[in-house]
Amino acid sequence: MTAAATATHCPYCALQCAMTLTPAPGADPDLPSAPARPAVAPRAFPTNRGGLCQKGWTSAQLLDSPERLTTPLVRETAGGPLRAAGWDEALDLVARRFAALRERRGADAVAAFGSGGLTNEKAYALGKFARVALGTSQIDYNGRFCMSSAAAAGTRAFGLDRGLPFPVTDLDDSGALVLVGANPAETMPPLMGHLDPARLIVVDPRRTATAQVALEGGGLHLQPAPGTDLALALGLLHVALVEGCLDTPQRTAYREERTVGWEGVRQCAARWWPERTERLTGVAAADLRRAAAALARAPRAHILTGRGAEQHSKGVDTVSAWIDLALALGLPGTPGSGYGCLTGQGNGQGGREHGQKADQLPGYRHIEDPAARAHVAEVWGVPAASLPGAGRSAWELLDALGTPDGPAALLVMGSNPVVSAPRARRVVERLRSLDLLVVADFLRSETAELADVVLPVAMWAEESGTMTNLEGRILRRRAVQCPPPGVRTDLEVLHGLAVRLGRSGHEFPTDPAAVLDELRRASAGGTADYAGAAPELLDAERPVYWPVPAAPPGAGVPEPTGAVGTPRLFLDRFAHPDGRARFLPVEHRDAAELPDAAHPLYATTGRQLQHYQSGAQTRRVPELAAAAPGPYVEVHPDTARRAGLADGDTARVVSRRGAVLARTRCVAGLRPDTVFLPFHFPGDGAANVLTNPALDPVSRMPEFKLSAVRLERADGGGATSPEEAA
Ligand SMILES: Nc1nc2c(c(=O)[nH]1)N[C@H]1C(S)=C(S)[C@@H](COP(=O)(O)OP(=O)(O)OC[C@H]3O[C@@H](n4cnc5c(=O)[nH]c(N)nc54)[C@H](O)[C@@H]3O)O[C@H]1N2
Ligand SMILES: Nc1nc2c(c(=O)[nH]1)N[C@H]1C(S)=C(S)[C@@H](COP(=O)(O)OP(=O)(O)OC[C@H]3O[C@@H](n4cnc5c(=O)[nH]c(N)nc54)[C@H](O)[C@@H]3O)O[C@H]1N2
Ligand code: SF4
Ligand SMILES: [Mo]
Repeated sequence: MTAAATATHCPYCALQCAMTLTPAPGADPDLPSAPARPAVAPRAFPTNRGGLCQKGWTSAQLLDSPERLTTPLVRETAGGPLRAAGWDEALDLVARRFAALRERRGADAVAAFGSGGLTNEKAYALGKFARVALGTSQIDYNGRFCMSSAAAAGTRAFGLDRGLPFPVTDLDDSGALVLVGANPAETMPPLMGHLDPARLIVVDPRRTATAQVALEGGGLHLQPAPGTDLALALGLLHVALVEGCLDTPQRTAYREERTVGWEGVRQCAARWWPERTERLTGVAAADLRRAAAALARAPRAHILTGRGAEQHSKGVDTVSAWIDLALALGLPGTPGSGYGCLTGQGNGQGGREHGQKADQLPGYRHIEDPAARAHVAEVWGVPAASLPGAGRSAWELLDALGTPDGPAALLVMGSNPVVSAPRARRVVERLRSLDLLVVADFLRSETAELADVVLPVAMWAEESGTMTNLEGRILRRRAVQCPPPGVRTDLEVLHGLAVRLGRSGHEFPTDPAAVLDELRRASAGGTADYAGAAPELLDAERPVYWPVPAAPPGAGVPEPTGAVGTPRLFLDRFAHPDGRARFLPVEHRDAAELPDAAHPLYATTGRQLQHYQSGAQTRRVPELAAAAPGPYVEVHPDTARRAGLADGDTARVVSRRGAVLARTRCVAGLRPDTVFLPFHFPGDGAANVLTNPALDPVSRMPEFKLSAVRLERADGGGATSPEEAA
């Protein structure tokens, strides 16, 4: 068989850059063989336009990494080593222990934790596995840590949540584009090709690579204190209001015809005059006026939020404030303008639609809705009454593990919470207290290291399926080679366990095509309707955007070109029953913890270009590890000096929950009251040792982006004294 170039997409982030993979010479794509490394080449596609970032270019290097798992691992005794085991032994053991716990303690004694990195098929299968094979309500996923605040705010305003309700290419012609707490120059580099630097308004406490692009190109950088974006949005709205920008006939008509609730929001904004906004946020009143004018004068404009605005205990209200501003300007649902959230993980979008969320059934249906339960139960062939109700959110689930009321066993598929969950030491303690921790992964992640059973699974280039990118476009992931011997797919793992738990094999197919077929039926009629996402359309690389209802009977073959489904949402109506968007009055409130004498600085966290998430994958790619070798803390030079730290020194960063060691990186573009740590590193340098699991009351998102810390020298000398830092 000749090695053909296969069209697929990058395994990492939600931009899902298009690439081709060409099998290694001699590799037979249809026969299992030793792990092999195909060649990566970028592919023309509207989102990445032939670009890839460094992670994408190096993504194939893990496929034949010596660190890949190729045999199940089992730990016989607590504290003992993991030893190689056969598949039957490992799956029998897991199923036996799950069943015994269920017998003894009820179905909720077993929990599952999924991922926005899983294909639509796997996310769907995992949600079904939990509700049908385990019968548990205890399932949630890492997307809770990602876009849940924007999702909740979007649903509340528009009646529907899709990251970008328009194609990425719409951004090309934007006349003013506000990026609130997003750093795409590092987190989605090819996206930068769609953003005109002169029209950018970047809102970030740091002068990020993205802010730098804006400043050098004639755009703006607003540098608020962490946790003050809500007030900033109201401050911008205030300026637009008093300067009369909102009184144009077009905007007035938009508010009257397409929205409800403006008066309440107008009153909220009235209280945030520029000087008051400046006092709280630190953004100069003059900058506020410039930004408001640029935004209000642009004929077409966009407001996009990222994790910087969202990962707070008031993340939902913060996003609502920015949506209020967007609605006041008449942007959502207007061609060429809009509000959107930059979804993060490869399948961050699809992963939040098909039922691995604690309160959700496929098609973005609510698990407590009787009609939704009836529909999905029928597709699954089970009584609706047998489906459990809503379970705990991700942090609450992790926090409850091993407690008298919490689950005693956990299956993790596609996440590394030891590094990525907040208050990491507590998470480790909870995972250790479990009767049984099962991790499906292709690498020995820090979470796999704690497991009683590790199941080695196939990687992206070895399986097919679908992913939904940040625009809601459903894409084909294609297999280019077989998994190495000894490795199974996630779908095979779920099938193997379900059968051992007494379900019939055909309920849990291992063929992704069969799962997609079932997913389309289960999602039909739901908010995220995939019924019309026919394999032929996806195979032909047709642009398919959800909602994509089934074609009516007799509709014939769709036009041979053009988009299928809904590339642009809300053009005629919003998804609430009355078709109108909702303004939501929101108020600033403090973060769950604020700096004090003992912890005088804000610490915020985020990403750097070379590493992906917990770093489980990218820390194992030599080129990436060499470019970004370890934990660091960005500190303003004055702040560093006061702590007795010079550039390159090892700093101890201390919060109320713990301390980490990180190399000091002095950066003048940072606010002096704020430090920044990437969360990609484990152990002594794990930023999440510091973070606060205070949750947003609506989305249950933890406050990753704000904790109070102090800086010390690692050798104990020269600690910041509270007076100096004040
Ligand atoms: N290189 C890389 N790329 C990735 C990922 C990765 O791990 N590495 N992960 C993917 C995923 S899952 C996601 S969710 C996206 C995330 O993409 P982004 O949202 O762009 O990433 P972050 O670095 O988490 O946060 C963005 C910015 O928020 C700023 N920030 C911190 N606190 C605040 C605040 O209070 N207000 C404001 N306005 N800004 C604040 C930080 O300084 C940071 O520059 O990236 C995706 N792409
Ligand atoms: N402090 C701080 N913490 C954060 C954030 C932050 O900004 N600051 N951001 C949060 C965000 S936005 C996110 S999305 C989370 C993500 O954090 P995690 O959920 O930990 O995500 P990953 O590091 O991608 O972990 C994925 C794991 O699953 C494995 N894996 C990848 N694909 C598959 C698959 O298809 N099947 C299986 N079985 N395994 C697979 C990988 O090898 C890896 O070990 O981190 C959150 N944590
Ligand atoms: S931007 Fe995201 S999808 Fe594109 S190559 Fe980089 S990691 Fe992959
Ligand atoms: Mo994310």
